[in-house]
Amino acid sequence: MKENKMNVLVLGVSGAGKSTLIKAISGQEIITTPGKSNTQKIEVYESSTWPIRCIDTKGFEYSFFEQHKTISQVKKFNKNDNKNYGLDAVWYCIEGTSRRTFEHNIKLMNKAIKEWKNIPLFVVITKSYSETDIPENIAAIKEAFEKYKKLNLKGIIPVVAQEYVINEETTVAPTGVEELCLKTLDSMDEAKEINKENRERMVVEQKRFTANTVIGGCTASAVVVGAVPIPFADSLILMPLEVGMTKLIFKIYKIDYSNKLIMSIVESTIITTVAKSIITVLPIAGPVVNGVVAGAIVFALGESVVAVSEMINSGKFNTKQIDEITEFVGKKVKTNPIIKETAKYIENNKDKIKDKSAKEIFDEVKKSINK
Ligand SMILES: Nc1nc2c(ncn2[C@@H]2O[C@H](COP(=O)(O)OP(=O)(O)O)[C@@H](O)[C@H]2O)c(=O)[nH]1
Ligand SMILES: [Mg+2]
Repeated sequence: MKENKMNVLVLGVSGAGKSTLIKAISGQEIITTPGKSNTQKIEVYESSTWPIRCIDTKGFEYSFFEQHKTISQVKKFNKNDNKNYGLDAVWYCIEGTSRRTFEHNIKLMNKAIKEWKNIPLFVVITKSYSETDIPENIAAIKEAFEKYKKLNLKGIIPVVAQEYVINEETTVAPTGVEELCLKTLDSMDEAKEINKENRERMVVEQKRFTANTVIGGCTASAVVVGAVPIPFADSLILMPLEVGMTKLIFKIYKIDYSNKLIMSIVESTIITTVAKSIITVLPIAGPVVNGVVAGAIVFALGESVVAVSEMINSGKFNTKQIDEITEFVGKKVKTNPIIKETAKYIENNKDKIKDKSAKEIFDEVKKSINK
């Protein structure tokens, strides 16, 4: 523990999903790339949401030599401080889609952490896209751990760090990061001092971060999908994207939604009302402008669904109140600053727009809001 943050060593073979997991943690920022050579084996990230510092390792499975280098860099990093702190936990990442290799991987990991006996160990089943596989994966990992009773196994946690598109209709929502972080905190005595409100704030921040990542992806797709040379205000091209995004956000918030609720929300904000009002004030039209407007609408919808999800979770709405929720979302979308800013930007930059892509313009609009 250093500056009240837990040091978590993230292990796993290359491709297991270590970096993706770390990037999915809210508030994470790289704090150091110790050393500068290209033999660098670790990267350290610190979260401003969670009292957690993640040490990302690379090149694990290649050879004993590589493993040794990685571990010695981790040790050096840990000593590189006058308070002599050590590791507080290990997250061992193992791919949920590769049960055959569990035993072998756990053997590797056991070797790697023998220097840190007793350390709380969490097995993260990454890429846990298939819910039906989860119980079998957990059982297989437990079985493989029978041989390693000395290890301080504290939990086996299935995670989807980033949404995963199965097909046009189905996308698996991110899940498990909050549970992993909360359980990691609970493995330390010092963390017991973190009160309930603080824990709740961390979970809220984490969910918002996860949802914002999803919104970012959907918005980028909307900018592309929307930039088509057809009469925008009459098209329904954005609808599948909006339905998909709304469902994903509800899943992130573990909200039990009905399709009726989703359709009602999406229909209320779609093109017909919001976009028509923007487009009629626009001095020019065309595919590029359509793309930017599409991005703005999807972004505003995403933020509104996040707001409503937080209200549902705190008991201010329930999912049966379809009319109330729909009205709330509709108002939120229309009053989202991005809507006004989009119209203003296009009005003020008529000449520039010709030479730019929808994405470039949309990024500039977003920047002007953040100012
Ligand atoms: N969609 C999705 N892809 C993932 C997830 N975790 C890992 N991946 C993908 O798996 C590959 C390897 O992941 P990475 O984090 O680079 O693994 P690392 O080598 O352990 O750091 C990348 O293409 C990731 O995008 C996840 O939760 N969802
Ligand atoms: Mg990596």
